[in-house]
Amino acid sequence: MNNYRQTQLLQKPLEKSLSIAENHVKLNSWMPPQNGIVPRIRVGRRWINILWAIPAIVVLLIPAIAFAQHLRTIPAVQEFILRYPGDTSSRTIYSGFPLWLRLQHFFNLFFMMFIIRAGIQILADHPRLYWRRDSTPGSEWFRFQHDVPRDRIWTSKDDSVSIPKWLGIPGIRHSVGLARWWHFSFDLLWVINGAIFYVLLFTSDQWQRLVPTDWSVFPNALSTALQYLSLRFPVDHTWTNYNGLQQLTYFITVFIAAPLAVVTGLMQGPAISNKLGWFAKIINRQAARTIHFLVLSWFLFFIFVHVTLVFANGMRQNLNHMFAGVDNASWAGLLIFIPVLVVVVIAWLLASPFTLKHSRLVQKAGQALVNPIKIIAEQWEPNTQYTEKDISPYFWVNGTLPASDEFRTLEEDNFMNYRLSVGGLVMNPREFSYAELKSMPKQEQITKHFCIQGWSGVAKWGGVPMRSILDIAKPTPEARYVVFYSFAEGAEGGIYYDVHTIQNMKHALTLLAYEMNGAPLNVSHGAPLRLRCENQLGFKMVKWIQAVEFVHDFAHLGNGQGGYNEDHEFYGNRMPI
Ligand SMILES: Nc1nc2c(c(=O)[nH]1)N[C@H]1C(S)=C(S)[C@@H](COP(=O)(O)O)O[C@H]1N2
Ligand SMILES: [Mo]
Repeated sequence: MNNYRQTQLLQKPLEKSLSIAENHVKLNSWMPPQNGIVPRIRVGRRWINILWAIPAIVVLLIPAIAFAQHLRTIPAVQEFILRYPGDTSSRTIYSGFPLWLRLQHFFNLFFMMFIIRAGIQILADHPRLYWRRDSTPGSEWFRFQHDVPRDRIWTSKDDSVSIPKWLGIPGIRHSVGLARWWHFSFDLLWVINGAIFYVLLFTSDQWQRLVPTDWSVFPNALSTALQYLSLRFPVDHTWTNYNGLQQLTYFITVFIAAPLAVVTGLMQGPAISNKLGWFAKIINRQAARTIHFLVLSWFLFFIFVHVTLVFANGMRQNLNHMFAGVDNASWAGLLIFIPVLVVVVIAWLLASPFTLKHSRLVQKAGQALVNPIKIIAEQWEPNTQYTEKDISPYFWVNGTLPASDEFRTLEEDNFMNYRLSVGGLVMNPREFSYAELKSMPKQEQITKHFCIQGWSGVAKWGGVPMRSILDIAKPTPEARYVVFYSFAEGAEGGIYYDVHTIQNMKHALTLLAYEMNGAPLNVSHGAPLRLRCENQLGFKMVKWIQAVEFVHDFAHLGNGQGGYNEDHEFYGNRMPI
């Protein structure tokens, strides 16, 4: 087929204006550290420091213990405890703690360590949590960052905070790109481990530990709680069955919290959320993010209580169960537990330095693991549309404004002389003037923006569908990708760009927008032209577009990762989740 010509229309060799990033985090050109504050919860208009919980728990626990001890002197309560000692002993487990269970317990602990740490790191990129669909400053219920300053431009990147390297992975500020690879890769492994666990649970007698089979679990749980609180612990029969309280908390953890974590995690991604229609309007991204966090809080609470009781309630016996698979008081469990603990601690300590040093490797490994799922999600046509009254009162701004003289001149003339150049592997390379773009059939859409950092906002966008541009420019059969070049530079210099598949440009809601909320797009949101691509995260939507180029491959652009933030911040190139 040779009835097309390959053209190099772009007058300026834009690919030469791209910069090459390091393959590791270069701390002196990265965002400077910035501390947040101790987490706070909003009650009405007041922010309460969560550290108050510590004295509050101590002050409440002492009378609670005294009260529980008093209750146990009452004959009726004693009778109740005799009748419901705690055990759910109608179901006896004969297989103890088999090897598969012990291995899965270890993998679970190992994977969750990375998942939790990387999750906290992701949260630190937008250290605020909301229930409502938009992310209006002041409407959050939880935060570990100050008020949003009103006297200057405060981008969402400005809002990110540093956390300690032993806590987050990799700890440095605005490292959501790298943290996501840890979070998602280990999520995948954790889900596989969990699925195998479910299967083995129900094909053995082990499910009877976790699943209550009659109502007596509730009085038994109450009785156990009372016994623990009075500090006279119930008799332990963990080897053969769990007590009511154990059964309920394990059940909640395994069958409610874990699936909820997966679902609310997935629902934060634009392609999935936008696929779910009305359901995603009820459990909007911010609500999903909040619930995801509450599930984390449950896990942390569970881990704390679980570990405390394992050690306080017969350490050797319990370690023998879970690490040696025997029910006695030998040292076998501890002898296995100690090297396991050493492995966990070493992995814990290495995760952050390794990520900072081998960032490109972390990105590529994560991409290899997670991309298959992303590529599926990318095929879905985004279909959640909103109405005028859903438009967010506040829409965060992100990125670095264009600073060139060329752009300033265009801006001074209200972009009258702006021309969008469309070239590369197309049959009809050409430029579109600003007036011409506006005279083309206009599409309007009210959609939700999902920034990788965690905030979202609904806005109405007006502009030219990318399909119209494709129809006019006619990509050649060789063209596979579209590169969007910005007038603006990225955070570390070199112009901002991003690469999309042509397939993704054919979605009905892929738009070159020149209007926002019924008014001409302003410069902070990307004037004269910015991309809307509703099944992708925000950073894929280049603002201040100066040129569109069709290519066969993007390996030669920048670091070859398919975009500025892909090159410099180790983001993924396919980002519908
Ligand atoms: N040229 C350019 N485009 C960009 C960015 C940028 O830094 N430079 N930031 C991206 C990111 S991370 C997001 S979330 C959106 C933000 O769009 P908004 O400022 O209109 O909210 O723009 C995207 N487009
Ligand atoms: Mo973003």
